[in-house]
Amino acid sequence: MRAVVIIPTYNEAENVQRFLTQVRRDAPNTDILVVDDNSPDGTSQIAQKVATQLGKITVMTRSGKRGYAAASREAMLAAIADGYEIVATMDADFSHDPLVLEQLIALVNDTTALVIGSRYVVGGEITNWSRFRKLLSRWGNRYTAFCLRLKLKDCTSGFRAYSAKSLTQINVAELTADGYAFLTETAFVISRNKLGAIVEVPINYVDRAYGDSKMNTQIMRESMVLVTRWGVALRTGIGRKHLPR
Ligand SMILES: Nc1nc2c(ncn2[C@@H]2O[C@H](COP(=O)(O)OP(=O)(O)OP(=O)(O)O)[C@@H](O)[C@H]2O)c(=O)[nH]1
Ligand SMILES: [Mg+2]
Repeated sequence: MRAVVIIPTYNEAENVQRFLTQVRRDAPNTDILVVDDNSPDGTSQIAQKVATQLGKITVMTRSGKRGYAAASREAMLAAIADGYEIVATMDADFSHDPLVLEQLIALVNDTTALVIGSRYVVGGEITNWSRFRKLLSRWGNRYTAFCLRLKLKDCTSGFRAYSAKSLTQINVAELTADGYAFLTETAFVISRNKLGAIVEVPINYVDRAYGDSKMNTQIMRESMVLVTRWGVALRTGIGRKHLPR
């Protein structure tokens, strides 16, 4: 099946060349779609140079920083329009191991809509995160799964492979989250509409060594607010109009 991996980037100049080179080497059968929000540090230009050298890499440069979710949505729609059957996503900062990418892709099929590289299933690991960040992420994920009745351990991992069919069915263009809550939102809509199995595969998530994190309190707040709002709507019907399909 034709597969592409979407790599959202913002100010990843220190990582992007090495990262794309490694993905090309470790996942030779997967095309690459970089979606950059016109990073001031020149990430787009570096990615474009690597694309010319290596081939099978497309670089989408958007105007200005408009967020992880919007960048992912735009790239997903482009990938679907291009006829890819599997659409994977991963970060550009080496937190996600390129060697695992084609393992995730291989598990997508007619009945499996989404494969998640998971930090919290047996065998999953996190390397180099502070105790505080681990606790925050772990309990954030427990809260999310509880609110949304998801049987998932890691709803917020960005290392994933989707069937293009499921992305078409959930109508990505209409999803509303801005930050990493987008990841919860896609899993929630796939699960709620029973569009196929969601499978978690253990990964070792390694904290970035280069470049700055774009995680901030606003993104965390958005996640908490949306998950709580959706959970309340699921149980009581209050605010039902805010529920994604
Ligand atoms: N296009 C685009 N990409 C983004 C944006 N924000 C983050 N990214 C990319 O999305 C991926 C994940 O972002 P990170 O900053 O690594 O978020 P994180 O992994 O939660 O934070 P760290 O643990 O510090 O790495 C990286 O490849 C970023 O460059 C954005 O606004 N637009
Ligand atoms: Mg990261």
